[in-house]
Amino acid sequence: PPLPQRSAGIIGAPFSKGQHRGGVETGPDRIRAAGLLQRLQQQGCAVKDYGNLEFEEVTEDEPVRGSSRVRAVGSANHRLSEAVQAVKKDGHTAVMLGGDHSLAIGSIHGHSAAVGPLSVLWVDAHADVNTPLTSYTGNLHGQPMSYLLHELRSKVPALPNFSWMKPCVSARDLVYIGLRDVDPAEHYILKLLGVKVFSMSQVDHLGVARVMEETCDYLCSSVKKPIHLSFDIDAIDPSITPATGTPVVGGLTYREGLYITEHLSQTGLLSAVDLVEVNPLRGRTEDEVRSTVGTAVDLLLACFGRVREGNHPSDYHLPDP
Ligand code: HAR
Ligand code: MN
Ligand code: MN
Repeated sequence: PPLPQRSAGIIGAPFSKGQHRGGVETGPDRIRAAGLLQRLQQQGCAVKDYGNLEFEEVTEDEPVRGSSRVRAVGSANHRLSEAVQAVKKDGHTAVMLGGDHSLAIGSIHGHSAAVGPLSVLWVDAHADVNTPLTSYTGNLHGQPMSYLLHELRSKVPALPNFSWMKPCVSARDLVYIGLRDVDPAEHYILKLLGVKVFSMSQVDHLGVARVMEETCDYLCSSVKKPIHLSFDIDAIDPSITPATGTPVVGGLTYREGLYITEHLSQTGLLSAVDLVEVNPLRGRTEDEVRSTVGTAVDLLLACFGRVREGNHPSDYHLPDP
């Protein structure tokens, strides 16, 4: 098909303090070095690179209610929220390259602050909906959705450096795909709120085409809200994307990942994308890193209209001999 006219505003978020493994802060530069910007331009997408965010040093950051580096996460996400708002005001589809998944707090908050109510598609092995009081690990990357959901407002304590944000997503407007490692409290929350979930079992049962059809019917049933895609690279099977902090066997295939992003792109509603948890230091070989980063790039290209059947510019014409 002809390529749709789109523009991408890229924000690098080299941040890792939502979890304990170093290296995920180098994700944005590795994804750029793999040629993301050039390849988007080659496929006819206008690109503006907003560069990497710089985050303030937070010196005193003692655990709060069992969670680690809360102040650093709060302050980084405040910055990110402002940056995403600026990208949306410039009229681009926002692309946030992480970094760990705690960054979804600022990305989704900023997106919603700029455009209003959103649909959120969360593609992940994990639900990332622990509250600080239910988390076993104290890692904020396992908690972002609990901060963002209106329905959990009374279950999340006030935290230092989080007073800038308020919940902005309704449980009805959230869909998960790829879940296969969900904590008991998270499972309880998802059932309590009636969140739409396509776990790996459902992907096996329905097939990815039906999953995407149902996802789009569900999210677009009344008003067509802008879609925020939050894609954790650990949703894909670790045989393909091993360079990530918390790999879980039994994930989406490369083809299922591409199908999801191709299909979303064709809705014309995709308004912001997070690509998070690429950790080059977790690859055991350079090939493992290349495969992980290359998959991340391919998913992003599909978000901007690339399809596997091939594309051509709408003004293409055959050369005459
Ligand atoms: N559920 C666990 C926790 O709360 C593991 C979360 C792992 N998270 C990510 N993000 N990699 O999806 O810590
Ligand atoms: Mn995640
Ligand atoms: Mn995950």
